[in-house]
Amino acid sequence: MKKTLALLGAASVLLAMTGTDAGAQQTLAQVKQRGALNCQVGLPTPGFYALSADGKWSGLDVDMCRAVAAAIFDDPDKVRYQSVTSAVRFTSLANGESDMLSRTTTWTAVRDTQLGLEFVGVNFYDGQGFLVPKASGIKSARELDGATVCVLTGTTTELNLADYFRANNMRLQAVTNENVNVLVETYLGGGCDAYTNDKSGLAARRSAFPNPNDHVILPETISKEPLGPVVRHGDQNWGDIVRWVLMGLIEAEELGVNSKNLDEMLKSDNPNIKRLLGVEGNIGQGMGLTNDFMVRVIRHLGNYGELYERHVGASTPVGIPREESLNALWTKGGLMYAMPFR
Ligand SMILES: N[C@@H](CCC(=O)N[C@@H](CS)C(=O)NCC(=O)O)C(=O)O
Repeated sequence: MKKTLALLGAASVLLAMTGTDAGAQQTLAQVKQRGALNCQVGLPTPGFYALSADGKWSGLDVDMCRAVAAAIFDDPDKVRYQSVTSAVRFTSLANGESDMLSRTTTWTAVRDTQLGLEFVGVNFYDGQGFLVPKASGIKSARELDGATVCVLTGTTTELNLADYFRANNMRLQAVTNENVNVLVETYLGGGCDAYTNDKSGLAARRSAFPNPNDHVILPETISKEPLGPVVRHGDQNWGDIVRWVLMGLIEAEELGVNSKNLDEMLKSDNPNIKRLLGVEGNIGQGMGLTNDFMVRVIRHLGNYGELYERHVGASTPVGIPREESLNALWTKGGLMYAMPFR
């Protein structure tokens, strides 16, 4: 009797475990059944997650959502966007309101290990800086002693700011808000001497100011902000999909495959190109996709370099030069490096 009970107990534990596992592994199935990817972005931000007057999202981070949708559905428009403030983004993802988050989010140890979340890679290497009115004459962050600084709550930015002022023995008066629009209005109205955020975020906001040239980004970079997509912890296959779509975008650029030469490249003899495009190998099917998933992504969206130049590159209003930056390919002195597609 005792033995039977023990066996029953063991079986129910096993059942409970496989039950949990099966539940956790189902994101791809749920997305397919729903017919759309739920993707979380932030409050509209030029270049990264911009919202047009006719309600269309676009940007470097939006294209990560679109790329994953293209890989699954062969249709980058099959995305439902959720736009929430930085302060609630992680609970919102953990709650299951979105399948992934793609919104200038910094990969840190605490976020990766304590929030039930998983960072899958980096799509933009950044660092925190300061924006000041040109008329202030301020040339260096070290001149901000005693300044009021506008800072977004729920971000890595807050702690970096406090650390920087403390390390340099400077007095800080922080003006905080969780809504970036409120903060920017405050800054533009003269309510704070400087606005701090990731430098990409400063360039993005400034591009939408009435007179962008009246504001300067100070030279100091006070932190490391590796930004990338995030998924919930526990569904490894789903994390793999988002990670390898990102890797595929970078790999395509490394191999010179883009949206314009794709058909030609499909006939290439280069084994690396054959594997990336699924002409050879089984990488897509191994994740529950089709082997040509990167063909879909590149046909609709292009490679990483194309996305960068389209949304945030030197010729866009956001205007962040890629050359000699951390976001250049590793072969050109940057950090963009795809793990081998094999
Ligand atoms: N990378 C930081 C900051 C993220 C952030 O503040 N992003 C900027 C744009 S680059 C922003 O203002 N986003 C608007 C929002 O999230 O509501 C973090 O992960 O905490």
